[in-house]
Amino acid sequence: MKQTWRWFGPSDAITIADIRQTGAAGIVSALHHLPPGVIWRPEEIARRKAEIEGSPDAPTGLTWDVAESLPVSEAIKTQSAPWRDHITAYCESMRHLASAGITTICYNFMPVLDWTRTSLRTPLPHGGTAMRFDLIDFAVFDLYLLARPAAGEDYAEALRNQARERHGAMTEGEKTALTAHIIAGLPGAMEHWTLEDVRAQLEAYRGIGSEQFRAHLVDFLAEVAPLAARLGLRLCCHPDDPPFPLLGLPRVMSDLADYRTVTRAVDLPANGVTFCTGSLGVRADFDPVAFIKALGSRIHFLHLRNTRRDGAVDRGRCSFAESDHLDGDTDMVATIRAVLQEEARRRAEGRTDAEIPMRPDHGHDLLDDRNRPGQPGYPLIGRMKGLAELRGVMAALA
Ligand code: DNO
Repeated sequence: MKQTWRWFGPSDAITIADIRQTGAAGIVSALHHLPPGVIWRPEEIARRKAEIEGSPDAPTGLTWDVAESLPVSEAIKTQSAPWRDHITAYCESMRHLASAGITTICYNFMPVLDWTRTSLRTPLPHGGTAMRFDLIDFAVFDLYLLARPAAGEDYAEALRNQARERHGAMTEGEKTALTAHIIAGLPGAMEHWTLEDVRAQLEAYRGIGSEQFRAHLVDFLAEVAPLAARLGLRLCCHPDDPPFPLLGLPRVMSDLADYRTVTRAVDLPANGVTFCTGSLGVRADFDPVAFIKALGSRIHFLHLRNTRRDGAVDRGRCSFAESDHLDGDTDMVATIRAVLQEEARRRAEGRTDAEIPMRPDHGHDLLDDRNRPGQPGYPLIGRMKGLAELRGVMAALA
């Protein structure tokens, strides 16, 4: 595995010099200032590449390996104007990334909201903090703050009662914070909404069920994956996070069956998977080793992270907290063993992509992380601890 680190560009409080000290060898980044649907110009890509890699006289030793994300616009997801132009722009951006030597492109196909949490800094017993998704808090948001008309039908009576009680006990400040955590966009999310925007976006999805939404994803891939193959690029779709429907919207990349369907529908190696154990692992039926056995050859990028389910379960949805990388519901040692086997298989086949880029995904806020202005989920020390633990497992198994 190639050990990489997500860097949000020059505005990131963590610098390239800091990242060198973590022992990471590669960088995952994006042109975060550009909205979905616009072309990533060669000059802008070159500038980001130089910020990451340095100059020939003064190389940093790091390489820009993965573009995360080259975002898919809401217009493409809903197939509403100007989605055709956005696909043309996506193809142009892919050409420019390939010319700059970037090989891997991560994206997601989640409607409206990218990854979703209800609390960004829940205290842990040892004094650090973790991110959390609480289903009751989410129901409070849906039923009372967004006040989505059909929300009542989406939760069982017991959960609605819990949400009513919790809402009644919340201060205005807590309600504002909950709304901000859910819709203002977590790090890396390319869209930032207000409550009014979310309501308008929900309208745009009226009548789009799971089957149609999946067809939109396949239509998108039918346009971009053959070009990616010609350019030597690997596309990899990030799973839904959390991996179950929210706000009555369709979700189509939540488990192995979803990935099988979509990788078969456009059956090219360039149409691949971002294997995010933190997202997929929220489902009780997730089996990382079985997933890697089934679709290992299509995994182009790894997000290694762990979560632990807790609390109420309602129609397949649950609460969960982000746990230590080696703790939680996913067996990380078994996962890494299976990835190493997949890499050995690729080497034996002579594949040039035998070394799969991985990044320690998210981390707890620990020690000085709490004094450094930072992006929720992306602290320096918490992620470095995760990377160090994962690296130890890799070394032991190798
Ligand atoms: C969260 C990230 C996601 C991811 C996108 C990929 O931490 O994993 O924001 O970058 O969903 O498009």
